Amino acid sequence: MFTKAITRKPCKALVNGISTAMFGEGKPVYEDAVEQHDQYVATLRELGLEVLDLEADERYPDSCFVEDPAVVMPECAVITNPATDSRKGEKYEIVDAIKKFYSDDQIFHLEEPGTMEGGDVMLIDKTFYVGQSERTNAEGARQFAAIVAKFGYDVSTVPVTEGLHLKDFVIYLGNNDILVSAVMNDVPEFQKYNRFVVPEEELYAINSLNINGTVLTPKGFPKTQAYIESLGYPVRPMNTNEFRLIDGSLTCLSLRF
Ligand code: CIR
Repeated sequence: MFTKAITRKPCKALVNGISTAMFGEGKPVYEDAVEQHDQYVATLRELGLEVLDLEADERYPDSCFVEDPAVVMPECAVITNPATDSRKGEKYEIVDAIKKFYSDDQIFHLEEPGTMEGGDVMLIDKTFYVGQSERTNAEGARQFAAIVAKFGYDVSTVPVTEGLHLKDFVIYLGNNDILVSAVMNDVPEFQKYNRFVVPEEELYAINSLNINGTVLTPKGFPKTQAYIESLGYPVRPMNTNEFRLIDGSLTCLSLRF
């Protein structure tokens, strides 16, 4: 069960967020992003979470994607080392928020030359699957594995070959169910889970988010939504269109614990 979340309001500089345009082209509209973010925070609160919604930080265009500069679990928080110059400083800004919930001896830091972003980290039971991507390197995964091993977690690395982060291409819903891209469907480590291969045109819907039994899913992806519903989850379709233009989606917008 999640009881808390940390989010950060989008800043006006969001229009300059990094984009591969993999999910659509164009610049986000700030006011619409704020509205969609407000809806997201309201939904988390409605589902019972206490949400710390941090003020916007204009220095970092992508800073609303708080999932990337930290990885949190019940026992500890790991401050990561985002790979890109425009995001690196976000790790210093997330620490103060993390300190409200974790004591100093529960907070760990990844160091150069290790890089990692939380979008590459997916937890299933006591195993962290860590994407090896342009944002998370082998050294980042190695440092992370050494930290979380102290708390009984294993780490298994998975190559990310299709785009930005691991969780754009595979997500754990719970009850052994995962949503995968066709590429992730072939990954040996994932064969033991019940896999739904999301159709190519609905790839963006993979990044859905289970909050205490209710699944938030991006709006407008009927096949994926129907599949999740068929598993028995209540689904909340969410409008994330502005974040989508800069490769952002549902998990990226919060840290949950
Ligand atoms: C970036 O490229 O870093 C941002 N524009 C998007 C980050 C999305 N984060 C995530 O999926 N965890």
